[in-house]
Amino acid sequence: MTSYSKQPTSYYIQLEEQFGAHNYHPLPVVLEKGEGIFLWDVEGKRYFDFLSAYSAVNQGHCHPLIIDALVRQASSLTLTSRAFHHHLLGEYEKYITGLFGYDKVLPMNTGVEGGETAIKLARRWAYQIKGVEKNKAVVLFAEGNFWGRTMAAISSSTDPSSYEGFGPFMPGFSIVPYNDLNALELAFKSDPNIAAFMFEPIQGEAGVVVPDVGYLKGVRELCTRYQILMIADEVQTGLCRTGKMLACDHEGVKPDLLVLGKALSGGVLPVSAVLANNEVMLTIKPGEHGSTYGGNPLACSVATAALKVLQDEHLAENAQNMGEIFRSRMKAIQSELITEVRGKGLLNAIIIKPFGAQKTAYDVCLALKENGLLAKQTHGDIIRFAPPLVINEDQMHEACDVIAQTIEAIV
Ligand code: IF1
Repeated sequence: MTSYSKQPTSYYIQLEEQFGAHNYHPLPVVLEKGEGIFLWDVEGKRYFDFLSAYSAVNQGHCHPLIIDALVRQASSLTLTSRAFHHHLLGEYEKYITGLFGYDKVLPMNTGVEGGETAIKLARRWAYQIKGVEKNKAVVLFAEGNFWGRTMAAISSSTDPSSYEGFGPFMPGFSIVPYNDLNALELAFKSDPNIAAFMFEPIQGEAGVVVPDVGYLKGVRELCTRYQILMIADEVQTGLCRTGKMLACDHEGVKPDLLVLGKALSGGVLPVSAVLANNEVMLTIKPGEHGSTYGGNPLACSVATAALKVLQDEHLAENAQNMGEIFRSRMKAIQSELITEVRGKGLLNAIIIKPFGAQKTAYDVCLALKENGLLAKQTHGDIIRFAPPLVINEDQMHEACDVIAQTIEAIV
């Protein structure tokens, strides 16, 4: 029997209020334990986790095989830096490049470092291979994109809450509408200096924006035709979340650069990766890019276990099947509060229209929390629902009962 903290929720929240930066506004819940699809707070209350740390916990909290890999490796060798070789890096690199079908991988830590790495590779490729004039390379991003919080990431953002007050911004970035192949081709035609188009196959933070069928295939064809690198940011959509190993697999499309993160470690520690073929990857020479922790033994051990769990437990197939149940259950909810249900696999969202005295999606999330389910709103009126991909049919129906009862009870 797990013993829970002796202090109440308010005690922990007050500590963060006083001693922590105020760069988040979390739901008023303090979590202490996670297992599979469930979380427990400091008072022992159990919740369905319907956020999965923004798709970093696809394999479920504290998956035993991933934890075992972590503990075993942690007790023998955790970090060497890349000044020296270690015995796990080559095996991991062979495994992950074979799994996704690329010549090479550049291992990093966070998703945003993966994005930064991809942009550096694209610029190098533009100068060394495409022949773009020095310091003239342009990278295109989609309206509504989100790939992190670094200066480069916010320089490409169209969301003022991401970039306002942090200028000046990174040059050489331009924006095109998302899910608009005509606009993309016009942009490609208009500028010979474009190195790459970096985008999410489904926009996560924007509110689970699923593009039209054919968009991914269209991007692939245009990038090939105009000699522009297609960079798929699959940090959130990748690793079985949308019902395939990669969201690009829904249209059989292979990006030139693939960015992975989050569930690459099963939520155990930051592990990210950029995969590409030699023509792109070898434009960066020794000493020109890296990171203290990139490719460390612990990350290699954990990521290998995390990838094997995704495949051995058929989590893409489960995400596909459970996602269909989820969306049909959401569409069956009798409430005019819900104006739209959208998503793919187990990356879904409902759009809530303001109700009562201007109550919003946040208030729905508070009510869901009271009823034992954790989810988070984005952009005011959207609630993203993304449980760990190990959820089974009974658990999915039980969670949907909670969501339906909560929303139908809201006046
Ligand atoms: C936070 C959002 C999601 C991402 C995509 C790269 C990154 C992310 C598609 C960077 C990160 C995280 C950041 C996290 C919350 C979460 C998030 F709400 F912020 F926007 F998922 F939608 N590409 N997304 O979604 O990866 O550097 O964070 O490892 O900032 O609190 P990271």
